[in-house]
Amino acid sequence: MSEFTLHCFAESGNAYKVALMLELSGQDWEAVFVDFFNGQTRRQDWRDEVNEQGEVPVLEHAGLRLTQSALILDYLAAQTGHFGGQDEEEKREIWRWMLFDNHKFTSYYASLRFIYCLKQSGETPVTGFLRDRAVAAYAIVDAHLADRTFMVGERLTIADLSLAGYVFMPEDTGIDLASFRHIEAWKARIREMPGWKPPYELMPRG
Ligand SMILES: N[C@@H](CCC(=O)N[C@@H](CS)C(=O)NCC(=O)O)C(=O)O
Repeated sequence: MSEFTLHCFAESGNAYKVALMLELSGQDWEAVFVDFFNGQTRRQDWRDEVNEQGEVPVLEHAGLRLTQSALILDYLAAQTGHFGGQDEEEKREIWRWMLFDNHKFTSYYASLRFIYCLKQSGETPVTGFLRDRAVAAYAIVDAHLADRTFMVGERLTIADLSLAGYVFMPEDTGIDLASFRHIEAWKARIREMPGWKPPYELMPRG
């Protein structure tokens, strides 16, 4: 049995944040496939036994069961000694970006991708709203990266891994991603990290 167990599925960018952290920091980990598209996270037994919040990722380690990708990344940075902040100021800055990611950068983009790409809704007022909000969040991160290699401290941290949850997903959300050239350059730097893999290679697919 591996040291870390991650409940996940390949289409989940929130789970990818944790899978990438485990992979890039060289941990001994295994994936447990969660059949999200057939309703597993909505079943009461799964919520009772795995996560009352009805979400992946869920990480099991040393008798603990952790949820919420930002909290898991923070835990893993402390456990592994990789990709954390080097002082209190960096730690605060990392949390500032992880919260922005959870509230804006990941959430609007992931919702758009889910409705528009995976559920194939076509264009609706909701997809228009989500796309505008995602583009606004991308513009903020792009501006921050204009004169930096990574989000905090000029090296890869869990702030980058959090923001990277959906940026390597292959689906076309109708956003001109190439126009965010600082994000594109940052993605290339992440791709060059030893051990990097895209989401659909790192996690199981149903
Ligand atoms: N803030 C959470 C978001 C997790 C999340 O939304 N996970 C999705 C899959 S990517 C999920 O399980 N959604 C189930 C649902 O909303 O019913 C995190 O960062 O872990």
